[in-house]
Amino acid sequence: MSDLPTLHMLHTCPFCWKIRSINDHLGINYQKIQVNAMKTKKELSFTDGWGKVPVWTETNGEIVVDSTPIMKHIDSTYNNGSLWSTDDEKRRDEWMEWVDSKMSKATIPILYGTLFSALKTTTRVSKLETFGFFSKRIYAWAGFPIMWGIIAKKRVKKDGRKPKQLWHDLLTEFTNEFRGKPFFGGEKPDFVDLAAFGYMRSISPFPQFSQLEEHHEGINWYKRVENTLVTN
Ligand SMILES: N[C@@H](CCC(=O)N[C@@H](CS)C(=O)NCC(=O)O)C(=O)O
Repeated sequence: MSDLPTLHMLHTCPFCWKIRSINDHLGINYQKIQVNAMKTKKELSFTDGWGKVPVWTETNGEIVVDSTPIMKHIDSTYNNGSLWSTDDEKRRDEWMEWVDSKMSKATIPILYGTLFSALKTTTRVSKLETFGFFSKRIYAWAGFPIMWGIIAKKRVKKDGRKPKQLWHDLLTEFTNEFRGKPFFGGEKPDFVDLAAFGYMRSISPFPQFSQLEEHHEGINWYKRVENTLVTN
């Protein structure tokens, strides 16, 4: 047990950035625990077979897994559920599903979709994440052909669009849904804004983020959400 709730995370995991974003928006005091990227299963063995980050642990020992349920838990525990609450539940649920299925799938192509970007990303990941001495070097050199050659290439091919185009289309689709308001949630960001923001923010440590910054409406919305963060 700990004095503060804890977040087991990987620095570059898009799902963890969703939790970090809602916490930064609400100003929640918590402890981040970086797991070793090569030993997630072992270090997360306390999750009864879930084995993935993010994992949220309350001070009373309660464990919550999976990023959207964790966001809901944090919102209801520390914020009376007001980010999740809406008068149009159908719209919220549809768009939350859209964010979790579409945006989550766009992160790998932009980071690893070309050989050059995969090389840049894996080198950066090996610096940001916690690895053992040897696994860091193995990851930096062996990680990129795996991510590029196997995972990202398949996704890019299946989608047919260039990763930057995919992001621009998603940001257009998303911001068009604002109906003239500054946020999806209207005058202030809601749950859906913060989840989408989290996915986009997960690209921010990488040079490919500049490709997303070229989307005018998208980056303006991103900055508006960023301005609401009380901690980071
Ligand atoms: N649906 C989960 C996905 C979590 C997830 O896939 N996390 C990845 C890191 S980005 C992970 O921990 N992978 C380790 C593994 O699957 O062994 C969520 O939204 O939290």
